[in-house]
Amino acid sequence: MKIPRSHPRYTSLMAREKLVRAWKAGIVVPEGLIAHGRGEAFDYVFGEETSAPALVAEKAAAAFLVRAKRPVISVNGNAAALAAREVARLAKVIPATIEVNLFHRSTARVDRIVRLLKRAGASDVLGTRPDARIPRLESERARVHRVGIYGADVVLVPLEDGDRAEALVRMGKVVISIDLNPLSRTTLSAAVPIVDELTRALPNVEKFVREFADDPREAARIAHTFDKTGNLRAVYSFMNWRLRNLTRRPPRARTVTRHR
Ligand code: PTJ
Repeated sequence: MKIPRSHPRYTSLMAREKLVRAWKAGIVVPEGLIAHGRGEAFDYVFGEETSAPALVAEKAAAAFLVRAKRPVISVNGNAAALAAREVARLAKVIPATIEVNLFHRSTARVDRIVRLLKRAGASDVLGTRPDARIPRLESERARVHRVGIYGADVVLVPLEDGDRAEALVRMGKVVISIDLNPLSRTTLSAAVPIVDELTRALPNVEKFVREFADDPREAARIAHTFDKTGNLRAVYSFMNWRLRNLTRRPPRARTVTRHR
């Protein structure tokens, strides 16, 4: 379907269109479309903008990623459909390994996602030949590469399911999540939970990674001082403030007058 650029919800409709196309192409699973809807609902509450606490978490994420010895970016169907190019760019600047890791795993879908990421500029993508298992995790997500997620010290997990995030934390890894749900088990278990939309969060993290390239001492300071509990509290206060403001001044529908 062609979405007119003038539509007030253009960005949101385009994201949905991308996901539906990716579902038809066998990149995204139907469950991924449901997960996106849940994310969109939270994003409405956040005003579809990066909040100040999310930006703080994005800076902390960049600090952990540049200081990591073996950083890995884990990619699933939704992340590949929405942000293949952003993932490839971030992996290049860190530099980090990319590994495709799916909840609803099939070899054909892993292959398709690897190809998509390579077309988007990623040079080396793991995922096709997992040779290790994440301990105490029953799902297909447990299947990982020894030189990838299994051996990583810092793992970035966009749109994760809570089980694996917790299992990675149990393995002693620094888990950085990107999840619009501020109450999910992923958000609660990650060392650096980024409560922001994926396509906004990744370029922000990339920008901070570039800044830290000239200032490793600042990266160390940020990594040492990041306060996860304080940051999540700030996220909840921001939501509270947004909702209170909405009760005082209910929003009006945004209209595009020139098309009336
Ligand atoms: O491709 P697969 O097989 O690995 O499956 C991917 C999904 C997303 C289906 C799988 O990981 C899953 O079931 O995830 P959950 O448990 O539904 O969690 C996804 C989380 O991502 C939810 O908390 C959503 O709020 C959040 N989310 C959805 N879209 C976005 C998002 N967060 C940030 N940016 C988004 N665009």
